[in-house]
Amino acid sequence: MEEILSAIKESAKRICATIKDVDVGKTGHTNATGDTQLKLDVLSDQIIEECFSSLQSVKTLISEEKDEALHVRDSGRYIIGYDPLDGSSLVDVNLSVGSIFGIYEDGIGGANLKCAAYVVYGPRTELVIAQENVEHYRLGNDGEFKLLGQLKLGQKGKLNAPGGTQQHWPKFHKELIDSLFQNGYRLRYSGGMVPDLHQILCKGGGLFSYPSTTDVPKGKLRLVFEVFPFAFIYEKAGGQAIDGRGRILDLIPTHPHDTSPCFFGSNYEISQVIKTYERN
Ligand code: P6P
Repeated sequence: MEEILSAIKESAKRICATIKDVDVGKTGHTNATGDTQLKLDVLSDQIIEECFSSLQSVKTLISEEKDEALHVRDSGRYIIGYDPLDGSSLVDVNLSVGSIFGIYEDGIGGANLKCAAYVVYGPRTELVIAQENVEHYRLGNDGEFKLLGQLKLGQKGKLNAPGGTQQHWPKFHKELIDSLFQNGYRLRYSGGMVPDLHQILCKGGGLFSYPSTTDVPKGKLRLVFEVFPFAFIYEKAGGQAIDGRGRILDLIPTHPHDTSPCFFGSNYEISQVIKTYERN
């Protein structure tokens, strides 16, 4: 596992430098889930592939930006699911973006996750790694990631990050989101799940939601590269992650690019989601 965490740090430094230099530019292609692929998406994917494909412990690489899994070596132990540059379209308006990693063993179900990590490329480059605890690092000018401490979610927070197109929300979902605002929650939503979920983790709690909508019934966010890693991280931080009905990490995808509705948050907010969804 150590060589994988080192490769995550190395790829983060290289992607951080690339974001600052390369224009966002479209490639004229779309990825397996229909997102327009930007040059930065492809470059970030290439960097991660270069950093990981030489590792003895890596068996397979599964990228949001590749239609098919990339077999690395039979003797490898881990399957790495990753989103190389989530929210890449936010780069050209200078908002924070991120890389997301799930390290799986013997399969790509939620229960197969052994470690999850993400990198936030913003005013600072920061790294969060979850194994038994959730550790928070910051990249220094010396090129080293320094440990800042552990991230933990409180029982109840103050931030509300409601994703999805509101006109396509179910009525009961809108009532749930509005009830949080009527109880004083602050809207914190940038359109980038990495900074949005990082903010809730760092500020001690709240709710991030990307529900099933009439236009995208299975949700937009991808299980293997986005939803499972953050579900793992939020649970290790003392919170929960559900799809509206059940625990996200109990899910098993039928395809590497499967998506799911998702709710990540502190225990109180998740209890409100469960109460709302079990009635509807
Ligand atoms: P919407 C970025 O494209 C992304 O995959 C996530 O980072 C983010 O949470 C979501 O999509 C934003 O989607 O529909 O709110 O623009």
